[in-house]
Parts: sequence; C-alpha cells; structure tokens
Amino acid sequence: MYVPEREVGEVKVDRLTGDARDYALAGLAGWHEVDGRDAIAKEFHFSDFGEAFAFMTRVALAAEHMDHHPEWFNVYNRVHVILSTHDAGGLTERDVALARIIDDAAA
Ligand code: H2B
Repeated sequence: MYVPEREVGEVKVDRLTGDARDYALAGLAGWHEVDGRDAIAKEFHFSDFGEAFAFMTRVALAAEHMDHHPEWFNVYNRVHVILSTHDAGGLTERDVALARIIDDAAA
C-alpha cells in the first residue's frame, strides 16, 4: 500500500503496556521511567559542548527523518533526553526505536 511520506508519522500507535513494555524496556540500557508521566529518560555526558552538540545534531537529523522528536535539555557537556509519544499520551514503539538511535548516536 502506498503511504505518502507526510502521513507516515500520523499512523496511530498504541502505548506500550504489559509484557511488550517490559520486554522493550529491558532491551534499553541506562534508560529509566520518568516519575509522574509515561516517558523514559537518560542522561548523556560528553567531553565538551562541541561533542554534546554534535550528538544533538545527529539525533536531530534522525528524529526529523522519522518524524519523532525528543524532549531534551543541554547544559555544556550534558544532554538530558526524555522520550514520550505526545500523539499517544505515553510510551510507544516509536520512543523505543528513537532510544536505540540515540544510543547509537552517543556511541
Ligand atoms: N514527537 C514525539 N515525541 N511525539 C509525537 O507525538 C510527535 C513527535 N508527533 N513529532 C509528530 C512530530 C507530529 O506532531 C507530526 C505532525 O507528525
């Protein structure tokens, strides 16, 4: 079936629950669930601001490509990343996929 590019991100995804959620989270190293909302977070440390911003640039390009974007906060060499699917009101496979990409971008 042909799906126009701009509609790919609009396909509905369900929040991760139960065994599928446990399995997905078990496969992500260093990511933890956020208190008070259905999201995951991880803190990344780099040698300096240039390395942190280069990481953010790699993630930004991938995020734009998959039309799924992180919430993040940067101070000098630290980047705090929170992932949640706003359209679904919680954690979905899109967040898990982006978490893997982010880990690769930090490696
Ligand atoms: N990013 C995240 N984290 N959650 C979303 O629900 C989301 C997104 N939706 N990026 C996308 C953009 C949506 O707003 C566009 C219209 O596809």
